[in-house]
Amino acid sequence: MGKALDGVRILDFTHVQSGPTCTQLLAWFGADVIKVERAGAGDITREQLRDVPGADSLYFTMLNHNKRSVTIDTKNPEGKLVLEALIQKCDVLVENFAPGALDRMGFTWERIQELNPRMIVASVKGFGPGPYEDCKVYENVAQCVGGAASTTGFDDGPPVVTGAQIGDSGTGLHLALGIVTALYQRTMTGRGQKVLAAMQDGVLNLCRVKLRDQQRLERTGVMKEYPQYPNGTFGEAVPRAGNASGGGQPGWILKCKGWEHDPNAYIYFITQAPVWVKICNVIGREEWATHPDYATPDARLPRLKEIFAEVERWTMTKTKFEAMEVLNEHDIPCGPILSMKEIAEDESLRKTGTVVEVDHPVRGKYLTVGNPIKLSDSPTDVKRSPLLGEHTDEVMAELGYSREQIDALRTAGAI
Ligand code: CAO
Repeated sequence: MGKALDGVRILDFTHVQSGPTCTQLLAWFGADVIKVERAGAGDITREQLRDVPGADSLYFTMLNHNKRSVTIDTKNPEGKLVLEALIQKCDVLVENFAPGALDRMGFTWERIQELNPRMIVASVKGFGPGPYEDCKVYENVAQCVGGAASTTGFDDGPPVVTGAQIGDSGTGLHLALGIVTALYQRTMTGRGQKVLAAMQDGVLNLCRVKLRDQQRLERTGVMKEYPQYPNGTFGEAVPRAGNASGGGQPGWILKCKGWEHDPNAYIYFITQAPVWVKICNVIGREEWATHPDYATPDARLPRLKEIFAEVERWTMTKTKFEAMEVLNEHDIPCGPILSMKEIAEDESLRKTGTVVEVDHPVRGKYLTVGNPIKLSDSPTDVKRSPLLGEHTDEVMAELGYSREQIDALRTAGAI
């Protein structure tokens, strides 16, 4: 069976996390992704957080599946010529260098257009145009400047960053959508275009509900589903909401049996209005179903702490999985707090290809996260990441270089 992006060639100039997550997705959809790295060094993550001496790190392998690796010194004049040949052959150039690095290499938008007017040039940068456009940015900086950190954590504590890599992998996802959209527009215009995904913008897009709340707060001075209501105070900006549910369905994380020694013996519980009567029955507070202080969502808002404490008295008598089973029988939305160990061992995630075991010639078998987006006519087959420069000769031959020319370029340090 063919793949959705068969025939699309990506010149992958990405490194670290944000760019590589984008090109890995495109590779999983069938694009030929040619990763350009510096000879002798490669993507810096190959050696970061190494757990097997001499082997590419999990950081690298888990972000660079299904790609080919070529080494080119793009600051060497002969290396530049190889890169030019690749630009002429590819459809998309993806990069996430520090601002200006591509220009300093001599590959401005104008130069790339001269070489290939159909080329789409897609970039991740920390910030869009403005006062910070020249700044380098990493994941947690993006979370801080995109509004996530100020709204994450508990009211009485400092801002907190989340383990979900919304700045890097989140922006990579945004960029991938920009690229396939530009490819689609090119089928009509015949022209390439620039695609920019700024990490600050990507994080803010994912924090959209908090900008919603900022405006609600300014209008009403209070947000009744936040834990600060009714006894705490609200300031001028959206406060940290602990584990409160982001939407109109109040929720909280509750202890389950074993919480004293298992840090993940908890469940997320949502007091969804349509199943309120069932909730009352399950926790043994049948009278709350009709009592005017509890029967309606509005009546419950000032009493959420008391209500969750009562539900917790029930969840503490069950393991998180037992509680999930009972609550699901009654259609009550909830979810156990799964540890990474539990996720790694989850059989159903293995069956769907969301968690995949991959074999690597140097490090051996390891687990990775497969393609989270499933296309019925374009299944993903996760292949190991390339060794540094593994495909240099193959790609050079495809570009028309002879064996002698390849050897000479290698001797000159250009590849
Ligand atoms: N041959 C020769 N030179 C190469 C090369 C190659 N194949 N590949 C890269 N280089 C050079 C670049 O041209 C650049 O040189 P100059 O500084 O002389 O222009 C240099 O390597 C370093 O590139 P960089 O500045 O991008 O790398 P860095 O480690 O200093 O910064 C990062 C890393 C991530 C902070 C920066 O790239 C950045 O801000 N990127 C945009 C935002 C982003 O993607 N951040 C998320 C990263 S994932 O957490």
